[in-house]
Amino acid sequence: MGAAMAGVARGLASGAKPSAGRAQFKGVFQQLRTELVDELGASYEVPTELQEYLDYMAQYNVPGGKLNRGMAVVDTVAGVKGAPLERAEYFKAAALGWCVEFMQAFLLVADDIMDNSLTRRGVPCWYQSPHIGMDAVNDALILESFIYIILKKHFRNSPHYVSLMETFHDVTYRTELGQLLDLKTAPADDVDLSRFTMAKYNQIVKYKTGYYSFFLPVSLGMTLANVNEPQAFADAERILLDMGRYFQIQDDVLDCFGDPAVSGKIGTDIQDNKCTWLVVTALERASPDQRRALENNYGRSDAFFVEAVKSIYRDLELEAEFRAYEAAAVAELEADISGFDHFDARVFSDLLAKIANRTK
Ligand code: DMA
Ligand code: MG
Ligand code: MG
Ligand code: MG
Repeated sequence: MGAAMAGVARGLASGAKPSAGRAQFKGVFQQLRTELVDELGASYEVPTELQEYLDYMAQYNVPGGKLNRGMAVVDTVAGVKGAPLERAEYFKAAALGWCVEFMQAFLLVADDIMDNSLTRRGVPCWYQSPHIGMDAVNDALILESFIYIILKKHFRNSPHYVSLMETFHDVTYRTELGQLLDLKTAPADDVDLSRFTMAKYNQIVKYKTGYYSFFLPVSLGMTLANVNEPQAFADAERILLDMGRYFQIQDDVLDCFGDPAVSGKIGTDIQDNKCTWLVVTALERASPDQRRALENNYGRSDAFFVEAVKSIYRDLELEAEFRAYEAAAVAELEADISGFDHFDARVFSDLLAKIANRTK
């Protein structure tokens, strides 16, 4: 382990402890959820049983993840300020953080339908849970609307209101375009490995993952903390999109080789004909025979074909390849972060420490 990795490992060890920050952050969710439900009855004539349905739907889909994205908003505001947040400041930052988690929930409910997934966070995907099915499409849209209800309630009088709202609209659009690229590069029943290149992969993951998972929470926190130099946003964007690429490569590896009991989700990428880091890297290294075998087995739902693809990945030692990539990516990110000079760069290194070497 090099010095750079050792630094991250230390950060990971402290970040892995159950933090008081998480409980405090979850407390804000309970308040937002109560406000949302109350308003459904008071302003929108939603009958009690549907208020209860939406409350359950939000509870099922929003707070059960790692909360890295949401808490990154709070950590950014505190990091820029350089001092602990006062009560009201904390609440605002956490409310914005929950808007990011509502966005994540809306994207995941839709993503699981499109990806034919079975489980998420250790439970059935929302559309797979009893009596839900395709009603989940509308529920995803409602989760998205909740973002703007929360923003309006807590930020309409803020000088940042329009800027925050534009950021959510812009990042949502970019993510949808990323999902479009992801889906159209993976047509069912049309396996054509020549579609899968590293350039295509980089474009997909920049848009489908990087903007909403990393750039969004930090840029919201920067806005709330009154950062306004364009260069600070540009430097943050470069670092955060690189971090997003590393995060999605981890996600692809976990989809194939991770433990569903830990990750909470059963992989679908091979079955779904997805352009993943694994398949792109395999194609860069495959012999003509291996390439033919991939062509014949990729993008099929039967477990026999999926196993055949995994066994080619194993023959090509892609897990070791990934470990090497990971060490280099972390070192590069640490170097880029150390040159960030607009505010305390620990905002970025703490975020990196949370994801480095993750298993879920
Ligand atoms: C994630 O892609 C992107 C979005 C916008 C949810 P993915 O389908 O690989 O995610 P997961 O593995 O969590 O289903
Ligand atoms: Mg998916
Ligand atoms: Mg997907
Ligand atoms: Mg995935």
